[in-house]
Amino acid sequence: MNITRQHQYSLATEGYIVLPGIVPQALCSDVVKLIMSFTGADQTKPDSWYKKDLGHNGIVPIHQHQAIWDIRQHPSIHQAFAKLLATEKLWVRLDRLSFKPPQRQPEAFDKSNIHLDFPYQKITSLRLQGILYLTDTEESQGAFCCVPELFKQPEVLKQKKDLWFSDEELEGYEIKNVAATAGSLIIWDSRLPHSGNINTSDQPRLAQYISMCPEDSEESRASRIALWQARRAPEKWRNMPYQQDPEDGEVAKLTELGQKLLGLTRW
Ligand SMILES: O=C(O)CCC(=O)C(=O)O
Repeated sequence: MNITRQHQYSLATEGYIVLPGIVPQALCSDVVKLIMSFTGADQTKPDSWYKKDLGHNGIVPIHQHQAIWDIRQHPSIHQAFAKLLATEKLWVRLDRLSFKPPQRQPEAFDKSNIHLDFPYQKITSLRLQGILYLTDTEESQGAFCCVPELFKQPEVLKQKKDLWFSDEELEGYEIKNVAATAGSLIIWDSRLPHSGNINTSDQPRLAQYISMCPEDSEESRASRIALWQARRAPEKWRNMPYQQDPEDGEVAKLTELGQKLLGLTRW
């Protein structure tokens, strides 16, 4: 994956970039099948999309399946994060999936839930998050959305006492819905106010959250390996609705790159 100066500039100024078609269709399709099987949904039968109540972002709590790992260990994703974070010595976060069908009562959910995941003042070095669209995603299809004009105002963001943005705080700012094709990765700076928007289209949104960070402590390495080996969710998410413990399936097979991204072997 060729990360250009333009990508780096856009990330620094707008707070996010889109890397179109970075993951092959076949790998995306395997995760789509996994989501369908877990939720009991059939892509062609809208009535089947609502069997499980997965909340605002449609969180599908699977973390250790082979299909998810096959995307995590796809080299182009590591290449992108390595260039942006200026080190190849990265670990992949053990993140999950999203299945967000059209909102049945959009009028009851008029907030876009714009937020930060971490207090602005505590983000002292570049921290990246990411979402991979598994199918083509329109702006109205519950797309990732964000507020680049607020990202450009650190003095406003520094004043914030909590993580959520009220209608008043968002007044006058454009909320940008990011459409992209299947296999496209959106990477954003954690200081960018963002959310997943309401799905007002007639198709579900399917996505895999994926991001990388510089390798960390021995303690955290050991706990990551244990989670992979026992097929478990990270502890902070273990009480999510529908979480299996351990998760179904075999221990995922890791490539040489996958082993480094887990921490099983060292960079
Ligand atoms: O699902 C999305 O599009 C956004 C995810 C989000 O808000 C988050 O990861 O904090």
